[in-house]
Amino acid sequence: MLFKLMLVMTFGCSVLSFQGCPTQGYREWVIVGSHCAKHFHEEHNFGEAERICQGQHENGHLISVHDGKANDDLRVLTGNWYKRTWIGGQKMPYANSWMWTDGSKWNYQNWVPGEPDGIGDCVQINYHTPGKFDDVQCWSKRGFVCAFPIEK
Ligand SMILES: [Ca+2]
Repeated sequence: MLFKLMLVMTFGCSVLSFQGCPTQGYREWVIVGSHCAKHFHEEHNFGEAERICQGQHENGHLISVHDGKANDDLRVLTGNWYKRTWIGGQKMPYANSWMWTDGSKWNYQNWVPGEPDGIGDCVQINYHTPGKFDDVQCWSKRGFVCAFPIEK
């Protein structure tokens, strides 16, 4: 269990733990859904954030979210608060539908009620409600979460 680093984080009165990423060299990363993930606090626009994520790992991208459990974990990872943060959702060009920058299927979404309101083509979380999605202008500067698939 060399790489099973348990990170215990306390937010208010709730205590949640993340399992460490099993990939060697990524000890600061934790498991979120089927990914190893890391929250970067430095603020960048969406394109810069995606490029930074691609530089972290050969399969690195802004994180994609595929179920409610992963969305809950992502909310906790980003502080369980209103800290607006990029995830990998982006509007498809010339279409009113959404895609993930890692190329995975858009099979889950958790919009703030009333969103997406069409203001911007990139997806942030923690706007208005912790963990929920909002569309916003891609040039906005935000912290972000990078991820890569857990290697089998
Ligand atoms: Ca919006």
